[in-house]
Amino acid sequence: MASQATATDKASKKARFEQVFTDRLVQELVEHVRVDHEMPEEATKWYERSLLYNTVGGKANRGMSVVDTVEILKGEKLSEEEYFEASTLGWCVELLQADFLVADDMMDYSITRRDNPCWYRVEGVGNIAINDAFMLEAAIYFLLKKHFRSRAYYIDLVELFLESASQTMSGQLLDLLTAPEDSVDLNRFSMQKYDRIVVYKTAYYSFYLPVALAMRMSGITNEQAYKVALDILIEMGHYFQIQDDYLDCFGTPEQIGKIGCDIVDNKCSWCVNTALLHATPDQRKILDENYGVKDSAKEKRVKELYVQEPISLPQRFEKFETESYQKLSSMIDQVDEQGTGMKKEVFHAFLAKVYKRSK
Ligand code: DMA
Ligand code: MG
Ligand code: MG
Ligand code: MG
Repeated sequence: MASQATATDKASKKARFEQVFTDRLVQELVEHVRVDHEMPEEATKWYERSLLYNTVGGKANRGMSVVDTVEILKGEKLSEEEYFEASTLGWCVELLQADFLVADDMMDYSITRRDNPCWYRVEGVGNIAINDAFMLEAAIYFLLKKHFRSRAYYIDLVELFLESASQTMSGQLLDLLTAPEDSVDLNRFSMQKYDRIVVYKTAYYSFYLPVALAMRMSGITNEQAYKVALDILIEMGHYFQIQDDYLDCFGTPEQIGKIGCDIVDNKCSWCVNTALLHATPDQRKILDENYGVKDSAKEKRVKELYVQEPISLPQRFEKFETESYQKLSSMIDQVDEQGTGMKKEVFHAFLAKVYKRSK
């Protein structure tokens, strides 16, 4: 019964968070383009549909972490107004995520996302999705201005978004350049390259950004506290992207809401890098012959190899998860809260959301 209650709590928490977007922020954004940009109904309808299709329907972990962090830092329940403001920042993170996912799915030739066709694959959308991605990003700065313009920390929020977005773009560039479509050369991959790709493409915007926004909103000004948060959250983001890579290969589409394509896309993923470190010469040959081609029989062959000894990805992944959890927990335990306004609980709560996730 206890776990049932928790599931209901979680669902209603998410429903409350979603309502902020669907009942208020979407209207504000649509009104903005209708009035300030003189957009006709055809365009406002399109924009509204893109906002709802691409921003709602995911786990919303990143966005809700802003709210959770503000609440943990305050130490008590938020007022209605505080809740709205924290959620608005949370939705700005979700808009950034939506922007990157729309583009990422085009660049990765993905088929589904959150159990639905990727936006660019929706009837009548196609390359308009490129502009829709830009509009999702622009929405962030409209909402920040509308709701935070008068705050002393407004510029800190704007800079956090600009910098995280820019770091993510660099990460995405590396991700794409390391995975050329026309030339497969596994010698180009390495764990060192991998680590840099994932820190830039995922960790900054998914982990540091939500917490740093909440810290700014909570009035934390101690720069050392941001440095400590950055170290822990980058490590957590690294762990999170390894989970994403593992699930791309070993999760089912029903579970993860998307069809994995890292093997056929020639991606420099944790799976292939780990396999390269442990493959026998015979296995390496099979990898060279089957990796990175748009051929499902070859993809299957790679997946078979991944579970064979001594590659044994499932066992290695399980070990990695346990070790990551221990490492992160001990980093968190070492945080000195004294005089900074920061609380360890912020990190423990974020880690609990992602540890052993299956989607
Ligand atoms: C995700 O990389 C990074 C960004 C910035 C979207 P990915 O292509 O592995 O993500 P997904 O598996 O969700 O397509
Ligand atoms: Mg992708
Ligand atoms: Mg990608
Ligand atoms: Mg992925």
